[in-house]
This record gives sequence, structure tokens and C-alpha cells, in this order.
Amino acid sequence: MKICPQCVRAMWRACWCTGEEREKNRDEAIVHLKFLESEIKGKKFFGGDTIGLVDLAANFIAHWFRVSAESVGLELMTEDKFPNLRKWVDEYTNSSFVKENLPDKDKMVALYMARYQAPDGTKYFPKNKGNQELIVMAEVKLLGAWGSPFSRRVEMALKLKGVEYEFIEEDLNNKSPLLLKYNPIHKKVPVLVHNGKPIAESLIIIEYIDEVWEGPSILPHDPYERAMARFWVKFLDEKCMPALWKACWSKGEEREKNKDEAIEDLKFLESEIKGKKFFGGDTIGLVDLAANFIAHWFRIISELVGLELITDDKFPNLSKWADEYINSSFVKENLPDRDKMAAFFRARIQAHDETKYFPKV
Ligand SMILES: N[C@@H](CCC(=O)N[C@@H](CS)C(=O)NCC(=O)O)C(=O)O
Repeated sequence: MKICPQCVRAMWRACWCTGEEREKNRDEAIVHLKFLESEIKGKKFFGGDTIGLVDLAANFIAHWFRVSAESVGLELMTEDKFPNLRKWVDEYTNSSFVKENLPDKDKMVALYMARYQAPDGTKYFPKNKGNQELIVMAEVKLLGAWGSPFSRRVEMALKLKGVEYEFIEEDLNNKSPLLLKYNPIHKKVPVLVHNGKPIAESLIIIEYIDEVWEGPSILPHDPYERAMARFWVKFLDEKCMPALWKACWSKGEEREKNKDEAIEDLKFLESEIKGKKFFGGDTIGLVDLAANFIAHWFRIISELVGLELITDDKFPNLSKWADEYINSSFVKENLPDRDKMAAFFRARIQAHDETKYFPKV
């Protein structure tokens, strides 16, 4: 028997939510608990006369949940509704072996209360809200910029995982105190703020997202493949993208030189993508997200500045990938509008705007 994660989640959320949300989670938890109630009926432990795997797994219900429910005044596993489960909880938590191995109840209450009073609320822990209301959901904020390929990568990773988040648009010409506080070293977007804790650098953020949230994997499971994915994204950010930028924004002889360098880099990508739909295989992965820039941004800019580089005849595989990628419905929905981007770059070109985050012409 499996103590299902939905049950644990619903119980936990019922503790830390209020109002309608609490009711919804409470109802969901009750449905799951009823199965346990009937499973434990007539038995001392889920394992029979002795503690077994299911009892160990149900630890959370017997101790953690009970303590947190008491702390927040939630009535759920009541004697009248769940007599067998309550009996098991008592037997279990009072058996000398278990008692010795559970965290101290008062210490647990103190921990929950401290979290409750903390300004930033951690995942699934409550946040102080005006009239002592509690909220549950982990807070995810993304400081980004609509036109930034780095910030879009992270948004796509969050969306691939189905993570709800609040997007905070930064004005990069007038950076907010929040950005300077959360990314004092680079002062750049994106910054992911998860339960008040900031993480900067898009590739590091994506790895974090992949580790923290369930859902489709963004990095490969195989350690060697993972290492290779990391290799390619480092290559993209540190070598290939700067070379493409330089080729776009230079002129004359300088451009020819930069173009040759960019072509050399692109050839490696051309052979890496050969025979594959995405760099990640059949599905979009870390390298595809990182190569965002090539598929969308670079194409727009190179058209505007009259640079022919990733052509169908010279880079057939890469061109095919770029087409497939930007036309996949998920990606399409998450890229900045082509015309808006073009207008943005056109204005920069006309104004000879050599801002920090755009290369000098
Ligand atoms: N290596 C960083 C690059 C981020 C980056 O360059 N962000 C640009 C926007 S596209 C930025 O914030 N620029 C502001 C500045 O340079 O002052 C990452 O991967 O997150």
C-alpha cells in the first residue's frame, strides 16, 4: 500500500490554508484518509501486530500532521470520523520504539510557530497575513525582462514543470531595489525567488527548478548525458552566443572575422543536432532552452542587420531544429512576439544605442 503524495499534500495544505482553499484540501484529505481508516480497521498496526513499512511511511500522519494540525487549529482526523486511524496513531506514537525515534513534539510546535512568524514563509509553511490568516503555497517569483532570452529560458522551464509563479518585469535601465538586493553581484535578470530565497544565473536556476519540482525532466538522468548537456550550454553561453552577437553588430572586415568564428562554433552544433528532433532528444531539454537565442533572437537580429549565417544550405540540421523548435506550440506561446522584438532591435540600431546589454556596433 502506498501512502499517496496527494493525500499528504492535501493534509499539509489543509493545515496551512484558510477559507475555501482549506475546505477543498480538507475534503480531498478526507477521501484519502477514509481508505486508510478502512485499511487499519481491526489491526494494531498496518503491518499487523508489528510495525511495518506502511506504519513507517505513515509516520507523517501520526506525528507531523497531528502536531501541525493542532498548531493551526485544524480538526480533521477526529475520533468520531476516524476512530480506527486515531487508535492506530495513539498506539503507534506511544509504542516505546517509535516514541524514542520521533522528534520532540514541543520542538516541532516551536519550529512550526517560528516558520509561521517568519516574514518569508518556506514551502508549505504559513505566512503571516494580516488577520492571522495562513497561506500555503510555496512562493515563486521571477524577476525578468520580456525580451531577455535568459529570462525566457527560465519561464519555459517553470512552465514545463507546471510551476505557478509571479513574473516581475524589470526595467533594465532603471533597476529595481529588489533586483539589486537579490542579485547584487551581476545585477542582471533573471532571478528566481523561491520562498524568499534568491537564485541568479539562468542555467543554475533551471537546474534548481529541475531538482525541486516534479514533472518532465529538463536535464537527462544519465550522469554522462547530464554532463554533456552542461557542456553544451556552457559552450552556447560562453562561446557561441558571444560570437554570434559580435558577428551581428560588427561591420566590414571585423564582421567577416567574427562571422568565421561564429561559423566554426555553429558547425559543432550542426553536428550535435544531426538526426535528433531536439538537443534533448525527442523532447525539449536544457540545451534547447539555452539555445533559444539562436532559434529566435539571433534570427530576428541577423535579418535586421543583413547577416546571412544559419542558412538552410550551410546548416540544414540546425535550421530544421530552429524551425521545429519555434513552431512547437509550447515554445511558440512562450517566446516574445517577433514583431515586438524586431521593433525593439530596430530602434536600437537606429539610435546606435550601445547599452551595456547590447553589443557595440
Ligand atoms: N549569465 C546570465 C546572463 C543574464 C543577462 O545577461 N541578462 C541581461 C538581460 S538579457 C541583463 O539583465 N542585463 C542587465 C545589465 O547587463 O545591466 C544568465 O544566464 O542569467
